[in-house]
Amino acid sequence: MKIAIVGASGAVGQEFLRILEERPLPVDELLLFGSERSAGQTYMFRGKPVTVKLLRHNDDFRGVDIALTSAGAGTSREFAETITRHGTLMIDNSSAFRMEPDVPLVVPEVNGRDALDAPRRIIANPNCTTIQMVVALQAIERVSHIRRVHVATYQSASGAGAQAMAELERQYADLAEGREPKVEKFAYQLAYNVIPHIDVFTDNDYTKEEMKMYHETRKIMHSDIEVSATCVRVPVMRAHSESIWLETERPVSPDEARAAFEAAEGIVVMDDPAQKVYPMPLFIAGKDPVYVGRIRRDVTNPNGLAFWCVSDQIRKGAALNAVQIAEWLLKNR
Ligand code: 2RA
Repeated sequence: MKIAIVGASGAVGQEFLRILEERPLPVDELLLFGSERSAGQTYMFRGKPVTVKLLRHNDDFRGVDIALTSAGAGTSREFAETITRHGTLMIDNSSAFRMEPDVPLVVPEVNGRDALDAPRRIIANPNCTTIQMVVALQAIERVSHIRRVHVATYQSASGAGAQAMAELERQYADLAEGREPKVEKFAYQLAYNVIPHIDVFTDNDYTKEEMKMYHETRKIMHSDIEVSATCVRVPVMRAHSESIWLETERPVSPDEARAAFEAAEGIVVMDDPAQKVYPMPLFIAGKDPVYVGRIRRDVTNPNGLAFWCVSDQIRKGAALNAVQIAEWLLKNR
């Protein structure tokens, strides 16, 4: 297969490279594309250097089977036609097409089959916060329909990109050395802080990030589920955590929930609080699964369940999910 990565120098682009090295997807040729800033840079893939080409409106995508794109919504919108016009399948990590009715929004463990119907040759990768949550929710949905979810997220710097990760690191170094920390990628200094503000605020006083969790979850799960989210940036480098409360149609006991999580593809249960066993972003960074723990009955609601969920934002929350969509298609087409 001929695969292209668009946005090759970004945090997700770099993870695509690592994941394609590790996974069974048969890559015969790899092309890398980027902006003026990254064009000309060289990265190693399977022992050979590959140089980043400037993304342009030309015929560079002729013969490319799959383009994995992660260069922001503006670039995806601008280049979708150039990328797909010779039949290339675009698996897009940006928010550009997620809610368009003729673009499937896919998490393979939940709605892989939706990937089969992509009339525009575009498949959207959901937002990172949604991906890890729906993998967990789908396990419970198989036991009893979920009516509503309240979720508070603890989102790492990686969600804002490679430069944001560098900014967090620099802020700690600047503070340690008595310098004023630079704030560019976040609304405020993130070091020693948490910021309840990701993406822009919308008319209903939720942020766009929070409303993505509402709309994307309903589309992926084909459900009338209600989702109220509070999305918070925390000074963690690269795994997102979520505190999730849900209400099911019939009561689901913690044991039943634990069994459902254990049986589900893509989930690892880490839940032995007495032994201090629960997932934490520091130890989950770089790993593939969605981890759940702290599974308990919601004391305020007989049909309620609470749990804690952690997953690497750049892997399952972005690059890995996109590659898994391609793998799912290869296996099931
Ligand atoms: C974030 N949701 O964490 C974004 C990344 N897609 O900022």
